[in-house]
Amino acid sequence: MAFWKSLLKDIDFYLVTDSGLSRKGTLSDVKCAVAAGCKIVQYREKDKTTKEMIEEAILIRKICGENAIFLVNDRIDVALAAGADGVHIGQDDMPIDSARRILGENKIIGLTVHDTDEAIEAERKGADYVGFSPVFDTTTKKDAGMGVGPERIQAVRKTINIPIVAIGGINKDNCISVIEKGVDSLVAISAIVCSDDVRRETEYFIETIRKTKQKY
Ligand code: 3NM
Repeated sequence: MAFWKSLLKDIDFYLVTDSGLSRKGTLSDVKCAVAAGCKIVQYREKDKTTKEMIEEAILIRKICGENAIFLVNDRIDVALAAGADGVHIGQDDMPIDSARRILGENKIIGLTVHDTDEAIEAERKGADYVGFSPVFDTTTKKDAGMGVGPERIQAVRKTINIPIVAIGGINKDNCISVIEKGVDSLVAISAIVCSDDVRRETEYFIETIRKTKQKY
């Protein structure tokens, strides 16, 4: 069995890289987050060449090893070249059934969804998890649209059984309001990669997510 099958059921904090915002660089961020116990890493890179991306992705694969699931945003070619565990794709990227044909059954496909209809469709088409977005307003992704608020998560939770990862404008001050709505995991890009101490911040999120989950 692929090592990630059991890990995916037990994710809490989810790291998405951002080389444009990062203080210490993508590889340092991944190392610190995995050392803190982060079990899922998504390499999201918009500014590098394919060659540069593959080289970096191979290094991230090594850092993650079997301690963290390694996914690539959008780029199925880079994911395959680097031996990643799968991809995260958006509604306007390659359709999920085409991605599945290329990747096969043994890779993870995560899909961004914005409402319950998209979430139901994602599960029906074989997504392994959904990214629900954007929970709050964010400046990290310019075209993300307005935050819909954490309340919407509850309706999605009631309609699907696959893991839900929340993303968009999440930080230390608002993360509990997101976790208590029933997500499995959350992403906080700027709150992590803009910090001086990625390891400490990741530990904070992991601990807060675990404690809050225990209450609900
Ligand atoms: N995707 P931060 S929002 C990568 O809405 C990404 O699909 C989004 O960054 C979506 O945690 C986003 O700094 C950026 O707000 C999230």
